[in-house]
Amino acid sequence: MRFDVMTLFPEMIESACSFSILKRAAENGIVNVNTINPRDFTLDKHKKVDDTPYGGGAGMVLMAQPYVDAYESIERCENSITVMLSPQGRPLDDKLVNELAGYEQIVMMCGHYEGFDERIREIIKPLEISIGDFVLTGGELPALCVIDAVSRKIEGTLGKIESADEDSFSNGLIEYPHYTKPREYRGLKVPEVLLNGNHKEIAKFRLEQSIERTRQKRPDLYEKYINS
Ligand code: 4H6
Repeated sequence: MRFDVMTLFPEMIESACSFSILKRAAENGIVNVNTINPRDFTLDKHKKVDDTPYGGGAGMVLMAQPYVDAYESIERCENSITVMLSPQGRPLDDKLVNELAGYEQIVMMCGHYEGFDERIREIIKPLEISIGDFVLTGGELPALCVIDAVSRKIEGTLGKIESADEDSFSNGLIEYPHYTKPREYRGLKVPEVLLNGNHKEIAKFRLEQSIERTRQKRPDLYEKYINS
């Protein structure tokens, strides 16, 4: 899987991808994260990437030329998708993450200031994705969410131990409670069922816990689960 991230702040992407599981995945050649800075494609001596909005109003708008030229410089393979991270996009969820994991290359466009000149969308026609109903100063953190969530779906990124199929959301439910040593901490005991080695009972306990927690904390997901 190759991620090509168009950003004015490449260090944000590079530094976040240099830790833990993402770092290991990059070292093993399972994922490849590359950045492209539209500022490198400006044509004026001030390297200007934004300008004031036609029609007036606050803030600055990202200019079409540096973004479109930067985009066209990226070598795109057959099985590639282009994504724009924006508050008006399709909400990111486990289903969309799985869809994205089916591509060989994901090109991502990170916006700043007031956003993009609309002609960037008209020319590139990206899939717009949002990580939630809130506004951020830039698309880099959402792009990192996509990189992280998609990478962990790829064979070889996670070890057996961290396997993704047992996660929250792979079955549409939230996680059951986890415990590790010691058996008792500040008078709080680990549930007996987890200590007796009966794997069938343990699986039953965990599923019941997942269902009950989902009912309490995420009634929207619970309804979907019950009706599926
Ligand atoms: C594109 C267009 C994504 C990108 C506008 C991006 C939240 C999300 C951005 C903007 C983002 C999300 C710039 C508009 C700042 C508001 C970058 N915010 N914005 N929910 N911001 O996924 O002003």
